[in-house]
Amino acid sequence: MSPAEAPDTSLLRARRDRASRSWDVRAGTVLIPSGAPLPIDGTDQVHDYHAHPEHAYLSGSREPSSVLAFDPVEGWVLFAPASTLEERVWTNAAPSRERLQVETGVEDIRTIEALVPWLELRRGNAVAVLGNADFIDHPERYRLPDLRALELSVDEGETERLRQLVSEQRRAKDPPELARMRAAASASVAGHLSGIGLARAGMSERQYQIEIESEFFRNGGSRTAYGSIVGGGPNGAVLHFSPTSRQFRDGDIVLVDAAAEVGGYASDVTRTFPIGPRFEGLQADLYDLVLATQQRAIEAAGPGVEYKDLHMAAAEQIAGGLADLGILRGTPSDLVDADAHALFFPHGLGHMIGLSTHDAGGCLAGRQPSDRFGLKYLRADLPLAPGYVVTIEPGIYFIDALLTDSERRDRYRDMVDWDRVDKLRGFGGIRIEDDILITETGTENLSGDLPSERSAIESLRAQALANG
Ligand SMILES: [Mn+2]
Repeated sequence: MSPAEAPDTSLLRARRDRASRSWDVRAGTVLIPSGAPLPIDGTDQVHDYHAHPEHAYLSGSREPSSVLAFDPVEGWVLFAPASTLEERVWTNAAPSRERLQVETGVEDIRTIEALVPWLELRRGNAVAVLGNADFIDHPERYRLPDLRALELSVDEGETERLRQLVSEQRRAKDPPELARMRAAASASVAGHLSGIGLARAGMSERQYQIEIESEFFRNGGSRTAYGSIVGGGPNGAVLHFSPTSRQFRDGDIVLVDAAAEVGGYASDVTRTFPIGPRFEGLQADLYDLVLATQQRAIEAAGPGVEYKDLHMAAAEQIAGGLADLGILRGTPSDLVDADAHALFFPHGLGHMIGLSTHDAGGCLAGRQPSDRFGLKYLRADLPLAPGYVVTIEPGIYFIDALLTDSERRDRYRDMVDWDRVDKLRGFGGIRIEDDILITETGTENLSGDLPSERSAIESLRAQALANG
């Protein structure tokens, strides 16, 4: 276990105390299942397992098929599976009760089978089920019998109320969480730096993925935080492009959105670089526009700032820049009012990040993403506060699906220089993304050791090519 992953049980206890105090459950039972590996039908394999963030956050354990339970009289109990003899022959043993006590700080640890009599004693109680929803319909994944005999009645309203409180609590990261996020970001930085040095014409997107991911793992990454996105040339315009066998070509720009996870905590980092020694022509103009937009958003971020205001300012800056370059026509505010910028910047400025890449609690209770073309993918809508970690990731893309859509071509007939845009199809896309911690006084860029200035990226590429 690396220092970044070492448990801090007093802090885990403080998390649970804070949650149970905020819940103020007088009578009732709270269950927080971890989730369990999902079988792949027709094989003896399972899908990649990821502990539910609410379970991982409150228990400090990411073991599958476990249930953290809370009762206002008894407090917290962790029900976890013990390995059978068969399982110990074939796979790594589940942690012992003693080890779980040390790692989670939960004193009362029982085997998962003990959950049934525990629930039996609470028959008739209102039950809130947070964590993974598979628990009710698939108790067999927790080695439990059909739960219908227990007549559990899940109180949906109470579940939602408690979940909202945990989401609020999870927004500001505590020191052990930040330690893991820093470790994840630094593994990601190492991977991107290595990748930018290795890319060559003739290398495939898939080969690039293998290089960058292996560097994440060599630098402490426990897994990738999400499916790596590597788009060379035109493929960079597909927002979540899965790497293919397409080879990089001279003149291409490459968009790489890939990052490591450490101890369950994600990072999320994007850079765009040229295969040649420099960005050429419009590539350079658009790179500078995306970078200036990102830098201004990072400078404006800080405690008390509404994330949506940062998004709207970024949209105006991109619209204004595209108008200066003759791609859009109109004033920035008119263009943004009409969502014309979203033809080229169709996603949100970023999102909360933590125990998952798009972390919970991104929107304040009661706020819903708008269904406007320019706003529907805004995944964070809240005032920022110290301890929050958000991504800031503006981008500009030439996306065939949007630019050939007749309804949009008609709606934005006068706001776009379509002759110009049609010639730019195949350009690809540019996105620059960093993980920004909100501090008491401003921000700290957790992935800031990875250069993003155009001159710095170009000198890394020139150096790489000079090395042969
Ligand atoms: Mn992101």
